[in-house]
Amino acid sequence: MSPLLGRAATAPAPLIERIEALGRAADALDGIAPSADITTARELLERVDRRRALSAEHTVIGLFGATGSGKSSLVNALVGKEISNAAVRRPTTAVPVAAVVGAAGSDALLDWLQIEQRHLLDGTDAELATAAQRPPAGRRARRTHQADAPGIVLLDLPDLDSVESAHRAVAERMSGLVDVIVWVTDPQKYADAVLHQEFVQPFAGHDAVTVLVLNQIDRIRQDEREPVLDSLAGIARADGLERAPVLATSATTGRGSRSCVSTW
Ligand SMILES: Nc1nc2c(ncn2[C@@H]2O[C@H](COP(=O)(O)OP(=O)(O)OP(=O)(O)O)[C@@H](O)[C@H]2O)c(=O)[nH]1
Ligand SMILES: [Mg+2]
Repeated sequence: MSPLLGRAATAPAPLIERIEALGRAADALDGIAPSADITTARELLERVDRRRALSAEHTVIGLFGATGSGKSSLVNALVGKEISNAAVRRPTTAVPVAAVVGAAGSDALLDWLQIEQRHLLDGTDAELATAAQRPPAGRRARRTHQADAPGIVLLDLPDLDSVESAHRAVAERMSGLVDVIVWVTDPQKYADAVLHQEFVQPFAGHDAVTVLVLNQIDRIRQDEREPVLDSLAGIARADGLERAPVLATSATTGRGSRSCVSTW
């Protein structure tokens, strides 16, 4: 079976094989398949090449969703300090805000992502990024070790359903660039058909790199939490995300998971 048909096989082929197969397919079908499809495939391959050349050590995780779902609040809760403004006002976040763990090598990646607001979370690694700051000799070994550790770029993004078209454009562009998509929703909007059609369904099959989060779970009665979460999971399965995790969180209380939802 062709590596391109990996989803139908028991175990998908490694990514590198699928990338190479796509390149071969684009070359072989050039002049035969519709030129728009060949262009799309080649643009994707170019993006993949560029991304792989830019810090494979960092995983870029983007929080996407409707305004007010709590993306900024969740980022703040995850990093343990307020790096992004969260507010009742709609919409709040206008440009992406990055929390970076492991600064070494992240600059070029963040430049490529066009992210200006950067918060380096690890003081030692943050210093590594500044050539002018020379580390004391005794700290070199520790720095080298930390520089080798996997890095994370956590992105708080503008709203997808924005009245501001610029917000939506940024979120849509980023959805094609991040490594992991976290779709943040809330008890009021989790079943919004337009959001599912326009944003979740296009990522059908991307189970391995998608997480659905039902935030603001504290706003609903305890006995309703499990059914609402099940309902979101059902919609996600219908969207074509058969195995993507579906989690509940409360950015306000700091709680979150699937298993403890009924005991909060
Ligand atoms: N009760 C409760 N309120 C929350 C929770 N998460 C966020 N909020 C509140 O919801 C409002 C919107 O939160 P934000 O974090 O600004 O939402 P956002 O998704 O970043 O919104 P945009 O930047 O406009 O896209 C704020 O008033 C938050 O305090 C939560 O888990 N529980
Ligand atoms: Mg926000």
